[in-house]
Amino acid sequence: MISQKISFIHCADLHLDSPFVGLSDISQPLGTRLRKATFQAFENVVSYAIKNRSDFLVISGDIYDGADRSVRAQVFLLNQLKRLSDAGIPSFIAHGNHDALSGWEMDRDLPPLATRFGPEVESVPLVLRGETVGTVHGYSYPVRDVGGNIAADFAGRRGEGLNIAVLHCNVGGRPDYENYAPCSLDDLRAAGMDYWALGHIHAAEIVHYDPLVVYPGNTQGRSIRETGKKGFYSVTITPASGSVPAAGSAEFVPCDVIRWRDEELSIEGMQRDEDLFTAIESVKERVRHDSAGRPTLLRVRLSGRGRLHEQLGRPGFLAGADGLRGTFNEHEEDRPDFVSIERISSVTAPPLDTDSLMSGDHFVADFLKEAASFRERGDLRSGVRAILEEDGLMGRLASREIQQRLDAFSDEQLAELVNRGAYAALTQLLEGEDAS
Ligand SMILES: [Mn+2]
Repeated sequence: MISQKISFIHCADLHLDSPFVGLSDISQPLGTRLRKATFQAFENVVSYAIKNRSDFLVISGDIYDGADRSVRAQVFLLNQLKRLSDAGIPSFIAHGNHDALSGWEMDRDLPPLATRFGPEVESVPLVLRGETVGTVHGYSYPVRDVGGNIAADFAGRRGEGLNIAVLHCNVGGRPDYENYAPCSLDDLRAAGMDYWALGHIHAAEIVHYDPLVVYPGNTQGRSIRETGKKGFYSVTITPASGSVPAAGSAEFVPCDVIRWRDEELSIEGMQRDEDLFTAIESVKERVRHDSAGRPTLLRVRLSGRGRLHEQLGRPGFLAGADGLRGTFNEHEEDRPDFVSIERISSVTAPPLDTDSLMSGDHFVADFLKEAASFRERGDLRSGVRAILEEDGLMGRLASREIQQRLDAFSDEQLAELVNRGAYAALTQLLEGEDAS
């Protein structure tokens, strides 16, 4: 039995041929690009494995988007597994709820080094370059709706060397995902595996470190609900040897070909349209930088109170064919790292008329009067300190740090902070009033 480092790739939730629902009014080149995105993302995974000479590759379910998988998606998967096999890299595949074994599938052979798990937990030897170095345990969903605790069936299966478990499941009852193959972290730990290669949750997460329990997330974001980097984990494990326990690490590697972002932009303090244009431009450039050469679909939500509120409500100003969105998007798709505004919406409110609010006979008026008198009496520094002392904040451990920060502010900075605090409190007080 060897004790040298073993490196492998763990990906999941490829959702090949995902239809990208909910997108309207997109250009044809962008549509074509999106249609290919889930395929190209997985191609990137395979290319990475070959280029970096990974020892093997694991896919933890939801390879296809639906039971009614396309011929194109099936042929593509076989071709990619063949690329791996030709490079001497074994692959291990488990199916999940989206691509359960009951779905339609062409009757074709997997490449020689590809293994697919069946509808019962199975343990197959991990053979690298002719030598057995461990065991890979896995399970494929026979049908979409698997309600039992499948993780429990992995217990007692540990063999010699490296032990990897492959399962599509919901660990710890995550509420945003359907509760398929529900299990707890304790169930996973009890099985004594060196690595749990999970699938189902579309956001990458290292759930636990010893042993490693990992959700890689999906390889390609498919809607505005799947924002940010998408990719896979490149894992390195040194199997246990004698009294030395196994040690591993997992590095996230992005492989997505188009990215989704959802950004909020407050119009507070903006005086002119010029300010809005500058702000949107800077959001776009920040997003472009983050995407590192990939194109991005960006949703912008304008929020806050401010002078530009009325302007944003002009018919066609934001979303119309000749509005802000269309204008910003013009020529954008000509460049490879385009940032296309997918939607721009506004939940802004008019600026506050503090004079009329203050003249009223209600709590908001009292608050404003109180805030005004606090500002007018001067010496904000000792005023703020008095409030903090009154609330018992200065007596705590953090008091010295608070004191130092307070001393470090200039009078102008302090005035600005007090104003912002009052404004934020006022916004909270008025929350919902504009909606009525
Ligand atoms: Mn999935």
